[in-house]
Amino acid sequence: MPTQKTPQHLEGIVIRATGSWFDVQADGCVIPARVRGKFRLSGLNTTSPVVVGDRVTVRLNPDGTGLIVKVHPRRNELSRRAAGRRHSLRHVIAANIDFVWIVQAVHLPEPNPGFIDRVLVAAERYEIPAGLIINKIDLMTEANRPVIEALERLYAGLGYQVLRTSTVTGEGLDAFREALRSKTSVVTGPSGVGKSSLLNAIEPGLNIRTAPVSEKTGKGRHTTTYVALYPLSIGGFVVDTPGLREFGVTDLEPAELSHYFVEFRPYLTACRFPDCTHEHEPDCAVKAAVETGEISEERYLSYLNILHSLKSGEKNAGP
Ligand SMILES: Nc1nc2c(ncn2[C@@H]2O[C@H](COP(=O)(O)OP(=O)(O)OP(=O)(O)O)[C@@H](O)[C@H]2O)c(=O)[nH]1
Ligand SMILES: [Mg+2]
Ligand SMILES: [Zn+2]
Repeated sequence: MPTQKTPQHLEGIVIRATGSWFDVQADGCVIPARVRGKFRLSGLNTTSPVVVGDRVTVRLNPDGTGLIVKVHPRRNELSRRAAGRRHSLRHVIAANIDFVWIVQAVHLPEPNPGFIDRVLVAAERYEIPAGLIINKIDLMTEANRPVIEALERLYAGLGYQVLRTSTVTGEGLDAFREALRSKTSVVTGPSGVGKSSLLNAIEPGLNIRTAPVSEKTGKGRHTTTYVALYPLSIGGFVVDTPGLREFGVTDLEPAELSHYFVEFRPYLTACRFPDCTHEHEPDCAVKAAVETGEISEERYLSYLNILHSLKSGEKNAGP
């Protein structure tokens, strides 16, 4: 047989991203691939030019590895400001997604509403439907119940799907599995809230590594270290992600922000100034709605917090 001269190209989907290597699922096999240099240049304002969920074209090397030569246009992406010293860059967590689940724990670690609002903004800007999972519901006590119920009321009231789950008692797992059916969903949240445990609980055989929260700090140990997409036996895919210390909103004009707070939308055209930032301007319909309680104070404070971080361009941890 003559040796093949033109290298074989395959279309596939990135199912795992670990630094400079990507696993690409194509034609039923998984090809470990690197990225062609020119993408590294074109993706200068992001931490990685290729992310999990990307549709790519791979050129097969004779040794069975691949080279990603093309990244197809994304339908959407979930992105945040990169952490640490690279905070001027955009960190795209995953692309081409149908749903974002924000996981919080009842306790260990404590819920972080500011984190929830930041992820919701990142999802709303691409019109990706989102929901809230309150995991470790087995740890709910009379003492923390009011906080948890207030969270559920707030986000359910805004129209977001809210689920209670426990991988210990099994509560909510059927509803969670059902919610994942036939879609590509991303599971995000702080470290230790139980993201990987939830996926292990709803899909047999995944065996994703999990680890206890530190007793000393009450924080997770950043057990999951890479983003990976898993197929589900009921149909659909779920993306597990490493726990995030913070979720900084990025790549947004301050004037756009209010549109991504869904309950602000009906008021936006009623402010006296069309470019109202709803902060200090007179005759602001948003502020008026906060005063009458139609918009919750917590959400308004979250809005101001994100607005300031966008204006200052500073690295911003959740409150
Ligand atoms: N009590 C209780 N513990 C849980 C529950 N779900 C997970 N855990 C525990 O929480 C700890 C952290 O779980 P992980 O699944 O590793 O958390 P993670 O969100 O994936 O953390 P990172 O990978 O670090 O982001 C483990 O000890 C789990 O056993 C739950 O519903 N109830
Ligand atoms: Mg994990
Ligand atoms: Zn206003």
